[in-house]
Amino acid sequence: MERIYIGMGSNLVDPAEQLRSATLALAQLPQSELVGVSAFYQSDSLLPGQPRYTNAVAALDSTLAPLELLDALQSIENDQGRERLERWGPRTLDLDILLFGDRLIDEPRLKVPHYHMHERAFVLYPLAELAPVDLRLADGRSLAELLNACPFVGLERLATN
Ligand code: PH2
Ligand code: MG
Ligand code: MG
Repeated sequence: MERIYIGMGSNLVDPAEQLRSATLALAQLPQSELVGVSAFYQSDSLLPGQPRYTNAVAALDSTLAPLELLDALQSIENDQGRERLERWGPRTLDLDILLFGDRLIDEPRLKVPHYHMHERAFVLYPLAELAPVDLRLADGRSLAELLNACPFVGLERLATN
């Protein structure tokens, strides 16, 4: 079993409901156990002119291989109406593998740790609800250091999931 953290995001068609449905789908993945889900957070899109995002992080224990998990996450995205029209376009559901145990993965389809996670408050703050404080990325930086460098700005933590 490896502990995997998955970033969830949506900015189309009832985002909170998209994240709730995604959570149910994650709980049904084979060879896997859903360990926890953070609170939901709202923030402006990094790209101007798009609806606001709702984001959360899920923790999963799994014996799936990384690319098997990626395939499973992409089929959940597709089941929830994800259309891949443009890179970084608005989306009903985005499921990103943030961390996969302590693995460094550099494959054409999958880079782990997730490329931009260290600078995104909407990833780091929900992750911090689930991960141990001394969690370290493969490059040695701790979650605590990353949080210190990434202010809680523009994030709104929702009272209910
Ligand atoms: N995802 C993007 C682009 N911009 N902005 C927020 N607030 N949340 C996201 O998840 C997000 C984004 C592309 O993956
Ligand atoms: Mg993605
Ligand atoms: Mg993303």
